[in-house]
Amino acid sequence: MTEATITNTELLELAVDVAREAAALVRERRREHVDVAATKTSATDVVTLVDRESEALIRGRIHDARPDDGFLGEEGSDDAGTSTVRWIVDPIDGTVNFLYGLAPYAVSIAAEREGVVVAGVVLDVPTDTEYTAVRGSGDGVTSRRDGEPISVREDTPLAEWLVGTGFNYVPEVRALQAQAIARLLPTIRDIRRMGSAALDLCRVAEGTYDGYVEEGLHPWDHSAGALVAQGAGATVELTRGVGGRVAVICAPEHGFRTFRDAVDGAGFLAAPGE
Ligand code: LIP
Repeated sequence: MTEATITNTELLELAVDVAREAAALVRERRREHVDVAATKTSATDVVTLVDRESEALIRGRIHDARPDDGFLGEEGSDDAGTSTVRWIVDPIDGTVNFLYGLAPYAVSIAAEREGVVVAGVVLDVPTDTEYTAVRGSGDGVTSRRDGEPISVREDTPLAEWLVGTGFNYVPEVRALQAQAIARLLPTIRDIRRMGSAALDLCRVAEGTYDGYVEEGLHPWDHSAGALVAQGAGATVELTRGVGGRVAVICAPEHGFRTFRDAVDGAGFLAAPGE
């Protein structure tokens, strides 16, 4: 699969094949005892040996198929490559859930071409559900769940919205997020904190959430899921959160402005110019 000829669909096919293999490994290891291997940004930001094993498998398979591509992985892989393609990988998104044996958690693989994400797969490991998205020649994106087209929820008043969110591993940021969610809650139906940003974005795409907002995410958390959401009719914005980190806002195009104003009003976002 030479540089010039590989299509976005072929990149997606490679991503799906490799995600299935990594998911099988993660599923198998979950049946065994899982331990914390190390911590990262805080005592609760954990990594297991399985996160590293999954990343090593994904990196190896992709390198075998496409040795010149770049690779960015949550567990430390960061290789620029020499081709125009770069892979952005979260080997287990929802690591705390995985550690506790609690669904959901996912393998997330995105392919970026010249800085634009053109293909992505989010594989929900416990349910073996595959969310995929691919950017077409006309730049339109096609999103599917287990091969079937998906689309965002129809328009409803914000007060009836079910909103997904999450909290950072750093306590000070969590305190700010908790204050913001306390202000948002009276204006919406309810929140869900499921523990995997990649799957949260897919829930907006399939209409099981009306909206999603979270601060403190990295490219490996959101790249594939954001493309799935965009292909299903959602708008995804990356901006600066109240804690100074990257905040992701995702909602159907028809309700995005209203939702963005609500999360801004509740204090999720940094003040302009901050
Ligand atoms: C997780 C995200 C989740 C967030 C967690 C964590 P990880 O990623 O998917 O949305 O709330 O704090 O960042 O660390 O399991 O790959």
